[in-house]
Order: sequence, then C-alpha cells, then structure tokens
Amino acid sequence: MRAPLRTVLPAILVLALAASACGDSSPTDSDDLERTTSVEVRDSFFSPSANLVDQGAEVTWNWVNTSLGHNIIWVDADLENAGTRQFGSHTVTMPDEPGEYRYYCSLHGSPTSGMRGRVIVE
Ligand SMILES: [Cu+2]
Repeated sequence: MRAPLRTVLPAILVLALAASACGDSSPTDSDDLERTTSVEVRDSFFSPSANLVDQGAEVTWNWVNTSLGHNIIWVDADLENAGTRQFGSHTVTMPDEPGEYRYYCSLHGSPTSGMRGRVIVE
C-alpha cells in the first residue's frame, strides 16, 4: 500500500519550493536604509524605516497623509517621544554616541514588529 514514488516526489518538490520562498521573503521585510535626516510617518509605517545619520544630527519625522494617529516611542534611548497625532512634525537631536536607536509606534507596532524604525548614528 505504499504510494508510488512518482506521486510522492512532486509533493516533496512543492514543499521544498514553498519553504525556500518563505525564507527569501523575510530578510527584505520593508527594512530600507537611507542616508537622510527626514522620516515620513504614514499609515502605518515609517519611511525610510532606517536612517543613517551623523552624530548629533537633527532628525525630523513628518506625518504625511495620515488618517490614523501615530506616535514615536524610543525603545531604550533617553530621547523625546512624540505623542499620538495625525499631522505635523517632530524633531529629535540624535546623541553624539554612535549606535542604533530604535523606535516604534505603540498603536501599530512594538519594538520588534509592525510600525517601527531605527536611526543609526555613525
Ligand atoms: Cu501608528
């Protein structure tokens, strides 16, 4: 009662292809790194999601065409958070300390998923 090999093999191939497709899609996960000091706050993501800036740079978040409220919460840096709003801008002077500073919107994300971003000071 064993299934003939010619019917089992295609099923194995399909499973292998599906697995590799999943593996390829996760690293790109909307992580775009740009050398710029401005960030667009949109429904519901930050663009770019990663900024490369100089030490002490002033970075500005601009709410663009948002119909939802969004905020900015720094994960582990003593920087000024932005309260929930639908328009306007928020400027933060980044530290002189090189490193990666992570933030997120607490309404649509968390430090590890969803609406979040990071500023890399070099
Ligand atoms: Cu949000």
